[in-house]
Amino acid sequence: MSAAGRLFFALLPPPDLQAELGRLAVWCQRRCGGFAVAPENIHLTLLFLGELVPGQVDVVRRAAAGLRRESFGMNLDRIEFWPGPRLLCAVPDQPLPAATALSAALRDAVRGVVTLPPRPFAAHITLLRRLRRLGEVSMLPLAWSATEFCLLRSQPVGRDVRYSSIDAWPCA
Ligand code: 3AM
Repeated sequence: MSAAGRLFFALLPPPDLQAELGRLAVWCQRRCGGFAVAPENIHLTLLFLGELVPGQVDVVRRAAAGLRRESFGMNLDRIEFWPGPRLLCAVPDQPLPAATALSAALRDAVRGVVTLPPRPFAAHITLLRRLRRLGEVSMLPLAWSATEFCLLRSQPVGRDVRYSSIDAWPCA
């Protein structure tokens, strides 16, 4: 049986893109303060599930495995400031129908098993948390071809978090 925890579905960039975005996060942090997301934690959240018990995790994994999945490409084009949570994010300029559909399919698949927070899907990659000031930042577009999605566990480590992959499914 799967272990429980605070779980979410996400796309993980390949390590070279994680490293590139991690460098961008550190560059932004020098201009804006706050806390840069570590390269290995760089992700795009598809659906946040919250705190699950082991039985729920197994049902959620089976539901994800049963979905029809297609690979898709995207460009991360620019940096956006989210004032509420004081985040700095890399975002695509174009809508991402495939990622939006995958997020919606995951939401439908786990409905009845998990009580989901109402937050709608908004494609973003968090670079900085608790930003202190809005310095001048920009990025060159980065291309990403998403070929799998993952179920991740978030665990607190001191004042930071560590994400570990529980399962992953290819998008073919
Ligand atoms: O780093 P991002 O924003 O992509 O914002 C949280 C983070 O995503 C989001 O889940 C990811 C892993 O923690 N998250 C945390 N609490 C949430 C909530 N209550 C949430 N998303 C929606 N509702």
